[in-house]
Amino acid sequence: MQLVVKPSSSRRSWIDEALFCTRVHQPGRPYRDAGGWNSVRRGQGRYRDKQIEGGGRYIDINPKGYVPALVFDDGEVLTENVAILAWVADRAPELAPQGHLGRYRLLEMLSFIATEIHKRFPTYLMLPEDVREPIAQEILRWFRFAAGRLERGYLFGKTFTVADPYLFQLARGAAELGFQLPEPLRDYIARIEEPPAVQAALRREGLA
Ligand SMILES: N[C@@H](CCC(=O)N[C@@H](CS)C(=O)NCC(=O)O)C(=O)O
Repeated sequence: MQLVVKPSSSRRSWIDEALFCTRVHQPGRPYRDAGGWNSVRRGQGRYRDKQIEGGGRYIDINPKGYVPALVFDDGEVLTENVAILAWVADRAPELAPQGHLGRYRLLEMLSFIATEIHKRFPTYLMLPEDVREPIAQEILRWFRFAAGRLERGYLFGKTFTVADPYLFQLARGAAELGFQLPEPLRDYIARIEEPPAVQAALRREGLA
């Protein structure tokens, strides 16, 4: 089975992979727009109703209706941030924590980000503003926990792993929504978004 791609080891490319919250991606091919998170955020529909650039409905690619989705040349589709980022890390071991528990530490961190932080946002955004505070406090609690891990630079110390762009992207979005993030997390966002390649990726996603 010929699955994929020649993975590039450059940080730019992996940051791109991890910013595909608005994209359907086929490894080795240009991104296809799934309608754009910004348009969804502006209330212009859900991904499940969107058409994909070049034709076809997003719902036919991912019946769950949300992004991301990774489409392989043989037609297989991989969904869920945890699974996709673990797939990326398996192909770029320099972007995964080391040690005999490294792979499981990564899954532990990705699951934490996905369930404790990421999935609280749809509920937060769905609620009327005057009743959002308790869930905002829960989100902040877990951002503070993540911030406590950044003493040496990244979630896994000095090593930048695929978990970092996932947290970066959520923390950056939270700051835009007005969340008062702890200082280490604000510094982390500034540091990760500084390189021109990350700026370019953010611009492509309509996020800068
Ligand atoms: N369980 C999924 C959730 C992904 C998710 O919530 N994606 C959001 C964007 S960040 C989405 O597609 N929202 C738009 C929609 O529901 O139409 C995962 O972890 O990958």
